[in-house]
Amino acid sequence: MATNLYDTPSLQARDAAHHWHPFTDTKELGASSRVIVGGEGVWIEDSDGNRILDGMAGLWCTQVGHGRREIADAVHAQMSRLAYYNTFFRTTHLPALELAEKVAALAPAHMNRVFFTGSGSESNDTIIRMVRRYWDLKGKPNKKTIIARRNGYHGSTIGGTSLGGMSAMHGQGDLPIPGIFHIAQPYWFGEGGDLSPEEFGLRAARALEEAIDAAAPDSIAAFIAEPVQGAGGVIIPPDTYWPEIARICRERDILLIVDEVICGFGRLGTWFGNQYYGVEADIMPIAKGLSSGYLPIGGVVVSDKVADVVIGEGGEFYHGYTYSGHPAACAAALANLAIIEREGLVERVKSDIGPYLQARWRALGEHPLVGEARMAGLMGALELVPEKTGRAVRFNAPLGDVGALCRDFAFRNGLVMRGVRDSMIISPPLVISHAEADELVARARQTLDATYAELKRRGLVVT
Ligand code: PXG
Repeated sequence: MATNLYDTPSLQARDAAHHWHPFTDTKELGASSRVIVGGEGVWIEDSDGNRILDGMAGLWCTQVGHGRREIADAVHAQMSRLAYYNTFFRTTHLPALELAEKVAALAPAHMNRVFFTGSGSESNDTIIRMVRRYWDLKGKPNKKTIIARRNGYHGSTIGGTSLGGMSAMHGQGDLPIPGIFHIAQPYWFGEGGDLSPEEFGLRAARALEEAIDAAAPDSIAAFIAEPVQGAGGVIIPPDTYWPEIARICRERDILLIVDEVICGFGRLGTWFGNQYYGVEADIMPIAKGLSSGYLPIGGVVVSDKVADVVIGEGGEFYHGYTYSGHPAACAAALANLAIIEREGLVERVKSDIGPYLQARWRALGEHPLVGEARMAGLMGALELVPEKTGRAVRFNAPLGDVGALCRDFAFRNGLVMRGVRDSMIISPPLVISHAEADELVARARQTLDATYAELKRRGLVVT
């Protein structure tokens, strides 16, 4: 990779002067940002020449890895021909129509419509409007409330934050908006008590049924959830959870929205996460892996059941974004999907690299600091605990301090591994090789050792 051509302190100072970072205490960050200057495969490179294994695929999105020339070339070719035109006012263009066709072909058979957006958040805001419109057209205008889950993540716009169940986010700006409320998440390690995972999965799903039955009759429009919660800490529901959720939505006649922004496009070894759990969604927001993050694009994939009403009977839907179906972003997505198909990445996660990394990741569960090591597809978490006696033991320190300490050690060890509360999570590019997976696990283990030594020094672990 490149030699060190950068004056890092100067770049950091310039960044600190004007850049307001997302999800960051920007004042506390000051002039200490790590400056990323390049990416190749599963590796990123910073301005000091360090190569870091990108265990998070950017932000859960670079399925095909960094630096794929083919995508850059496709974008260049599209921009040279038509860099921008809209898809409003009875017009379309080749990349938008081709991508809609492609996504519909990849989606489950009953889903054949795609509404394009610029991000996952815009997709979820779109869904709120679509769901309300659907029930109005069905002659049930009272059916407007959407049930979501605590500690779910659906974006950062007003609608996305409201659907999400992050209390810290709700606390900034009087959210959620009316018409959205949250039920328990299927987080067995943290909240399962004495129940078996299977019993707890059923209990968590039945919270939905209880909430519907406790609400005013015919007032619940939809339920939204991620197949596996990502930002909430890679929370993999017990196997009993999703079939029960699907039954309840069917029986109570509410729409099932499965948020595929992270789980879509191969992350779980299936094209979409709902297929991993064998459930049928009515609506799926997508983003991230659709373009591997090379350009911003998202969408809402809609079932025939919903499209037949909202498109078929509703006339014009007064909704759209300047960048809905942006030609260059669609071209990036098409090139990305072509790579995923040609390299068989979805199948690879299911039967090759998925099982390979899962076995090695789960072995980290034997480390004295790890209470549980779990992984589905290529999404994994390590629950850090002060002692291995029970699941819900906490460190004698503010929640999240140990996770942040471990994350900092990971970075120093050349591994991007995220801290969520006091758990560590990974979600590497789907192209990661066996040797790189070994390297990831070796670095994670060194990181756990370093964290453990430091916690011992501080008297925060039982030895
Ligand atoms: N749904 C899900 C399931 C997501 O994970 C969004 C919607 C919103 O997508 P956009 O493109 O608007 O960001 C997301 C995004 C984190 C983190 O810290 C996760 C996301 C975004 C930012 C940070 O894990 N996921």
